Amino acid sequence: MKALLDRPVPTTTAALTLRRGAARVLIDNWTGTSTVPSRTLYPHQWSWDSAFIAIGLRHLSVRRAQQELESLLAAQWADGRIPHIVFNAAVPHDAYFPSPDFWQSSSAGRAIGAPTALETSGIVQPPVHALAAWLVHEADPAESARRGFLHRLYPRLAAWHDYLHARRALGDGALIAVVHPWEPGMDNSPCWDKALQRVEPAPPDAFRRADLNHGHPSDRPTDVDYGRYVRLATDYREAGYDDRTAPHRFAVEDPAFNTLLIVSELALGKMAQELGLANGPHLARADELTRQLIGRLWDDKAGIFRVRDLTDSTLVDESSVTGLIPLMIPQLPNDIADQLCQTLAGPRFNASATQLVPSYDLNGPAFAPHRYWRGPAWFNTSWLIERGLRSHGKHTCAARLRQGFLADAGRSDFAEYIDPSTGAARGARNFSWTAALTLDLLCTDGADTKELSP
Ligand code: 9WN
Repeated sequence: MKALLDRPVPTTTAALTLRRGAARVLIDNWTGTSTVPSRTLYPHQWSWDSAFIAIGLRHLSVRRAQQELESLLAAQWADGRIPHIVFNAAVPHDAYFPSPDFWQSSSAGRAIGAPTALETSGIVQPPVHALAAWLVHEADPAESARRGFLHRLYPRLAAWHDYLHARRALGDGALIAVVHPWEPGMDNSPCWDKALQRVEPAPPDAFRRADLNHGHPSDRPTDVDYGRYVRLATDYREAGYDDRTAPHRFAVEDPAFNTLLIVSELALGKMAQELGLANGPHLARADELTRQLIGRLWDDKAGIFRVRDLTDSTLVDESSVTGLIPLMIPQLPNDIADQLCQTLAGPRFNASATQLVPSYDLNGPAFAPHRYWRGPAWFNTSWLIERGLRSHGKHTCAARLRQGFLADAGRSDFAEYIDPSTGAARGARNFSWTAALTLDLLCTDGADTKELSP
C-alpha cells in the first residue's frame, strides 16, 4: 500500500493531503481484482466507473489500473457487449437491486454469449473504456508493452465497439441508441421523462429497492422511475437480451454516449497504430459519428446538443450536461465549441455554489438540486468537460473548473455529487470515480490533451 503512495506527485501541502485522501479511497474500495464505486451503495463492479477509476489509478499503480480494466473485460459477452455491472459472487443478493437473480445473465443471455462462470447485468454503459485504456498505456508505455496490455485489450475493445455499431444503431443513421435509462449512466435525467411516459411501471410490490437502505429517498429516483426501469429490463431479459428481437420501447440517441464512442474510436485508432496494425475503421467511424452527431443532435438556437427520442424521432426540449460533453471531440467545429462554452458560462449551467457543472438546466422545469441526475453536479461529467475545454484551447475556463473540482472533492469527502445551489455534499461519500478523477487532475495539472487529435 505504501508503494501506491510513493509515485511522483504535486508538491503543495494541500495537494498532497488531497492526493493522500483520494488514494486512500481507492485503496479502501479495492476488492482484490477491481474497485467498487462505493462500499455501501454500489458493492459490485460498474462499467464506466471502472474506466474512470483506471484513469486515476494509473497515477498510483499502472498495474492496478490495467487490472481494473482487464477484470471488467473478463465479463465481456461473446457478442461484444461490456455489461454495466459485474457482480461479486461474495456479496449477498440483497445488498443491491437489481441483483443477479433479477438479470439471470448466465441463463437468459446464454444464447447470445453471456459468460456462464459469472453473473452480470444485461445492459451497457457509456464506452469510455478505450479512452481509459489509452491513457493507462500512456502512463507507462514500457510497462504496457512488457505486459502486452494493448495487444490483449485492443481486440476486446474493438469487439465492444463493433457490438454497438452492429446492434445499437437503431435510428436512421450511425448514432448509437441507449435502450434503458441506466445505459447513459444518468439514470433519472429529465431528458428521459417523455420517452419513459410510454412505459408502464412494474408494480411496486414486484421488486424491493436496496438503494434506500443507504441513500436518502429525496436524493434518489422515485419508485415510479424504478418501476419503469424494472419493466424495461424485464422486457429485455425476456427477449434473451437479443437486440434483434427485443421490443426496446425506450430508445434514445444520447450526446454523451455517442461522444464517448467517438473519442474512444480515436483512442482505438491510436492503439492500432501503436500495435503496427492497419488503421481499421476507427477514424472513419469517428468522423461519420461526429458528422451525424452535429446533423441530428445539435440545436443551434439553444446552443447545446439535445437527446433524440427515437420513438417519434423528435429532439427532447431539455438542456442537460449530456449536451455539453461533445466539447470533448477534438474535431468539433470551433463555432460549436464556442457556443458550448457560452452555454456553460450562462444561466443554465453557471451554479452559484460550485464551479462543477450541474447535471441539468438550473432554470429548467424539472430542476431538483438534490435528486440524482435532475440537477446535482457530478464529478465525472465535469472531468469530461474540463478535458474538452482544454482540447479546444479554453485554458482559463478549464483551470477554473479544475480548481473548483479539486476544492469540492476535498471539501465533500469525495462525494458522489453535490447540490449546485448550496455546494452541500450528497449521495455516497468516498466515491471511487470522484477520488480517481481528483488524482488525475492533480497529476496532469492542465497538461495538453492533443494526444487524440487525428
Ligand atoms: C445504476 C455506479 C452507478 C453509476 C451511474 C449512476 C448510478 C446505478 C444506480 O451508480 O447508477 O446503474 O443504482 O443508481 O447513475 O452513473 O455508474 O456508480
